[in-house]
Amino acid sequence: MSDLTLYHNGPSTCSQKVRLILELKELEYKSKLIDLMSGEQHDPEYIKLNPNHVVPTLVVNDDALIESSLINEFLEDAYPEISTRPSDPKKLHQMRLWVKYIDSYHPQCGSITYGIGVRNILLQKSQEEIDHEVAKIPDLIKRRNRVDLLEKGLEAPIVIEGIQQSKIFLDRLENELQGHDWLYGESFGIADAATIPYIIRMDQLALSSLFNESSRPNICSWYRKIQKMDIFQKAVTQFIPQPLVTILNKFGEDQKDQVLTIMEND
Ligand SMILES: N[C@@H](CCC(=O)N[C@@H](CS)C(=O)NCC(=O)O)C(=O)O
Repeated sequence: MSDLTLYHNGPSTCSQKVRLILELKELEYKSKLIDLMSGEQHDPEYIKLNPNHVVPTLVVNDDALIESSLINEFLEDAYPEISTRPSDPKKLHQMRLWVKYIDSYHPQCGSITYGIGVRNILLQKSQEEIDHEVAKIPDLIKRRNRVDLLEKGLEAPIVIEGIQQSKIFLDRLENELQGHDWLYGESFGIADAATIPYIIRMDQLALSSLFNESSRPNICSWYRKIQKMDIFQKAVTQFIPQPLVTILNKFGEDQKDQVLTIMEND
């Protein structure tokens, strides 16, 4: 068995994806937490492992693996004993197409997380500190978007786009789950792990009315089922600080009407 070390962050969606699959496969790993709020993702030692300045990174013996969806595919290839993806080639293609879509949705969720919640936490820092942190983001577009959403919040075009794309994401997910307990398989797998962190995030941002029994019943029952699994406690709950959830929820509640209005007016 290889030596596995996960560099990750508690609430980070992409870290949750990998932790869920590690737990499902009952794989032991060393945990190295990276504090994104204090900018540890830009630490010179860390960016030797992950040149994109993001989490997660899985170090397997001496090799650093990046990109959460690819890490999960690696885990399935390297440790197939507990299966997390379909074996039928057509179903596998469908699953990968869905995960590819989710990877493209990921930055949109980032925009709503920052626009609704994290922005209000960061704005407690001095402008100098904020500028210093933002300047370290290596991707130019991401850096510009970060500046814009910090300045304008829900009025930033990138946040509005994120809210609108989140509605599309929810509608697509509700449709994918129609008549199925899990995404592209007989049990919880890579596609479910890739998707559930965005539902958890919307829940944290006080947007759970978007997937209750009457609004989107398929997502509602899928989410409830996952919350009852042991891996949910091990890979999600135990890593998410309650004070952060409380504060995200408060910022979410304060802006909920505006968010729902933007969603309805696309
Ligand atoms: N495509 C990457 C995205 C990773 C990513 O965006 N990670 C976020 C947390 S979910 C991060 O580290 N953000 C730090 C930052 O933007 O400064 C993956 O799937 O691993």
